[in-house]
Amino acid sequence: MAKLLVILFNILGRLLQVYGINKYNDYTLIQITPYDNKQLKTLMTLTDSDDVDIMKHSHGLNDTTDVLVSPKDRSKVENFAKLRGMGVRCVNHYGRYFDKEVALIRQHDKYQSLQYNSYQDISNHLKSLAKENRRYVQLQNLGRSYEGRVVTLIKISANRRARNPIIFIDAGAHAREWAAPAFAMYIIDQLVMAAKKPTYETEWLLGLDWYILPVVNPDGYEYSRSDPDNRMWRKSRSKTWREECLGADINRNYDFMWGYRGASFDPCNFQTYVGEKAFSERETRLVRKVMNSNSKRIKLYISIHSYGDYFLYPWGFTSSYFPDEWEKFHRLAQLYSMAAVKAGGRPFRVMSAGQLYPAAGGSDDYAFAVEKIPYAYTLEITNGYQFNFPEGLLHTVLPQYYEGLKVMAEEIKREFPNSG
Ligand code: 0X9
Ligand code: ZN
Repeated sequence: MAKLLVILFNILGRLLQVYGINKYNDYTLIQITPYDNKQLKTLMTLTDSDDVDIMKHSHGLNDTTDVLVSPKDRSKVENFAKLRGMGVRCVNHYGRYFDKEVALIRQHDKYQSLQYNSYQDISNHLKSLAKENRRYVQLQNLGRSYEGRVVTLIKISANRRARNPIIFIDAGAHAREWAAPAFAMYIIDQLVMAAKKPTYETEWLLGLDWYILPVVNPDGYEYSRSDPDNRMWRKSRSKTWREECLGADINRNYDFMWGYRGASFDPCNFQTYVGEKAFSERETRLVRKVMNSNSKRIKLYISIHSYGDYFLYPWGFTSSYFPDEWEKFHRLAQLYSMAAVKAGGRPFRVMSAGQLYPAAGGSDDYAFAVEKIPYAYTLEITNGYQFNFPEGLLHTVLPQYYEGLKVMAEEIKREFPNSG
């Protein structure tokens, strides 16, 4: 009998998929706008739960807090905002945005820049880049993810022996933030091209080494691509002490002020479970490995996430104070933003991560505080489509973001001339 029920359940699940109805079809995106500081403060008391997913916080007045809610929680959240006079905009049947996109990306049969590629296609592409460009490109197999996928670091250097300052970029710590690995791969493709054929324009690359880890959390990434029902997955896929709940938030798992704020100790929390202890997650340890082994030479670390067009610097664990160097951090990120604007993009909102919302255990704070990397950031790319940024728009925004990175890199080169 139980077997029959499972079979029936599976058939029903497949039918719903075929007809484009996933579990998020009944969910609502509620975009809440705070109009005054009291409302902004109250909004901060809204907390994540299984069915209330705060996808983005407000950074200030008139900046939306985006909350994805199940049907049972909808009126609770809507009333919370309306009763306090905040702006409320609802997008019904939110899941309808996933079906087409998930089906589309699963049809890709080979790697292409400016596309949401699978982990496998990304891995194959990295291998062929290394094979075809031995002088400039080196791969380092850092180890395996929880489910056994190889986590690869690519090193791009026009002159490896020069021991140049390193720019270390990672992406894909959060599974559903697909735009992040797409940007990391775009950077890789551009840099390899520039190394192969240096021109007057790309010459600056010669004084830097680039270490890029495009998919920090491949298990989560693949899970979020596997089915529209899993599209909103964020964490890793490791076992926890609650048998029915998997995964920890990679960006709450670093050993600096671990669990202090903005994180959950409940393994069933869908978003921000801290993990059993700091660095409990293999994937987090692999990022640490890159920082540990190169900490003297890494001068700039950027962790790419999405979304909201924010450029964030330490501290993330608190909003109460800033590092002494914050003005330098702010200035460099502003240069990035200005270059992106010059290339036709939108400005980034530059601030400390804690000003957006305090959350401890992030890679940016760890890189700066523990590994002593002089510039450490979280970059939240894309705006307007939450985590479902249309693949067809990547070709517009990624080149704009890349322009920002070039300007930042030139500054790093200037500040740290051959300091390795
Ligand atoms: O919450 C996060 O981990 C990041 N935002 S996201 O929407 N991509 O999940 C922001 C992290 C900022 N840094 C720290 N809080 N340390
Ligand atoms: Zn993220």
